[in-house]
Amino acid sequence: MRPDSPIVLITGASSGFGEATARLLAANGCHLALGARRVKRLKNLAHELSEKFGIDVFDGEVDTRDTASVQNFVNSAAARLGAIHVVVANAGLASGLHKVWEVPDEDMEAMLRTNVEGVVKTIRAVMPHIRSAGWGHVFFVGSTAGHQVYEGGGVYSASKHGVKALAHALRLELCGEPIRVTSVDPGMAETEFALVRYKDETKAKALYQDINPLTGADVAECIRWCLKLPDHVNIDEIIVKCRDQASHTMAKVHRG
Ligand code: NDP
Ligand code: 8X3
Repeated sequence: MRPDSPIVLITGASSGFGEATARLLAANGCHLALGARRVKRLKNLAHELSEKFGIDVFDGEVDTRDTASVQNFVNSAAARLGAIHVVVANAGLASGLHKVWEVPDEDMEAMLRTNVEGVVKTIRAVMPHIRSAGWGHVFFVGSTAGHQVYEGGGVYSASKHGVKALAHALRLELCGEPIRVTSVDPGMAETEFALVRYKDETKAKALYQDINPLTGADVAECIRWCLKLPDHVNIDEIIVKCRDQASHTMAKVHRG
C-alpha cells in the first residue's frame, strides 16, 4: 500500500544532490533517514528540516564502503522511523582525472569501493525493509559517465556503468513486486563533486566557469517527479544535463 508520507533513506545527504533531495522531499511531507560521514552537517540539516516541516528525521553516520556501518545505519533508521519505503543510493565521488594506466590505487579504490560496492551494500541492507513495507522505490544516482566515457574518466565511468548495470538487474529481479527502480543520470552539476575530484578550489570553479550548470535542486526535482508519478508508472532512467552541455564530453560545452 502506497503511504501518503513515504519514509526515504538517502546516502550522501551531507551535500550536493543528497542534501537537495532531502530538502525537497521534506517540503513534500516525506520522513527522512539521512546518512553520510560528516555527521555535524547531517545533524544541522535534520534539525532544520524537522523543525520547518514537522517531519521525522533520523540522521546517522555511515561509510557506505563498510558493510557493518551500512547495516547499522539502515537498521537503526528502520527501527527509529518504523519502516523504509524509498532509498536514494546517492553517495559517490570521482577522485582525480587519470589515464587508465596511470590511476593511483587510492583513487581507483575510492571510486570503485564507494560508487559500486557502496551502492550494492546500501541496496542489500535496505531491500528487506522495503520489501516488508510492501511498497517502495529504489533510486540509483548514476551519471552521464555511465553512458559515455571520456579521457581521464575511465575508472569513474567504469563505476557509473556499473551503477547502470545494477539498476537494470534490480529492475528485472523486482518485476512483479510493488517496487519501482529508477536511475537518475546527471551531467555536469555544481556541487562539491569537482572539489572532491580535484582537491583544488580554483580548478573546481573553473569547470563551471561561464556555463549555467545543473544544481542539486534540479536533480532533486527529477527524483521528486519520479516518486510522485502514479504507481504503475516506472521511469527507468533519466539522463539530465544543463542546456549548455550538449554532449557528455567537454568538447561540446557552451561557455559564454
Ligand atoms: P557531493 O560531493 O556534493 O556529495 C557527495 C556525497 O556523497 C556527500 O554527501 C558525501 O558525504 C557522500 N559520500 C561520499 N563518500 C561516502 C562514503 N564512503 N560513505 C558515505 N557517504 C559518502 O557530490 P554530488 O552531490 O554531486 O554527488 C552525488 C552523486 O552524484 C555521486 O554519486 C556522484 O558520482 C553523482 N554525480 C555527480 C555529478 C556532478 O557533476 N556533480 C553528475 C553525475 C553524477 P560525506 O563526505 O559527508 O561522507
Ligand atoms: C559527473 C559528471 O562529467 O564529471 O558524473 O563525469 S562528469
